[in-house]
Amino acid sequence: MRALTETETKHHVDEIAECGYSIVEDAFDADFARQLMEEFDHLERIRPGGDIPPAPFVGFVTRRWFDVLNDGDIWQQVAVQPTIMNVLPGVLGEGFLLSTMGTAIVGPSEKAQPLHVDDGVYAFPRPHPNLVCNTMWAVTDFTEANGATRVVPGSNNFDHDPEFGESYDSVPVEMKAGSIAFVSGSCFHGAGENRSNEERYGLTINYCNGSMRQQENLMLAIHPSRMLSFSRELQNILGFQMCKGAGHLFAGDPRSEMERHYGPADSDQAWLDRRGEKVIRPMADAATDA
Ligand SMILES: O=C(O)CCC(=O)C(=O)O
Repeated sequence: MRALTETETKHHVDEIAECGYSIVEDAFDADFARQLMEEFDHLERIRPGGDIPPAPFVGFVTRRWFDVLNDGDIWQQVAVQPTIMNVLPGVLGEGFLLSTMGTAIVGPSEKAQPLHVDDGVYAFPRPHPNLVCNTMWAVTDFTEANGATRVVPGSNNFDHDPEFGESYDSVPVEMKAGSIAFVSGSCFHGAGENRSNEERYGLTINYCNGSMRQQENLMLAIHPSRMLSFSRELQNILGFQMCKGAGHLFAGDPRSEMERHYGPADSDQAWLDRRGEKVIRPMADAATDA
């Protein structure tokens, strides 16, 4: 997967600030896209149709799977894709966090999603510093006809959120498979209507400023033993890295306690609590059985 030069990174950070969105082409290759398609097939077999019931906002023929870090290992690479890791410090600041990961596979005849903002969950008066940045992955081509994400350019700098169900002047984010579009959390956007007879395969991988609460409860969603097997870079954006002093455990990096409780089974520390007493680890036992 491609990383960006400093000049490219600055270009995208500036474009996001001005227009609310920016497209990076060739961010991942065809083989990675193929692996994602295999993962979608797997998810369809184990959780048919997605994880969320049909509804006007999330769609009726759109397949959305969430909490995917518990699924194939490929999601660990998605979360820390190099282009994303290059650009986000300039948008959300150092210490940014993964907020929620999902698929957005929009089926034929799906109507356009209402335009919305992703930082509306925080309900802060606008304008405000960037709190959220979404990354839309084109696993297959995004075209106007197949429901490419629609954005209202410059709306990230508006002083108000969109009215739900209102129409605004929007443009489609058309991009080739392998591209990633950054969409500021304050930018009005939504999936377009799919008027084609093909599915639009997308990912929506969403990040937030390190001081904000993540949308997915990632600290609970992933078993600690599994989290400890993730790369340090991924652990950091899940919330193991403190941000401006926030997120500590016993005034230190939470990893030290996690390692003590859930470290490798052959570790002497693995069965000790923080006072050095043996503890029962039912969750870890469950993971070993799985
Ligand atoms: O799928 C898209 O193009 C946009 C998805 C989105 O904005 C959302 O699900 O909140």
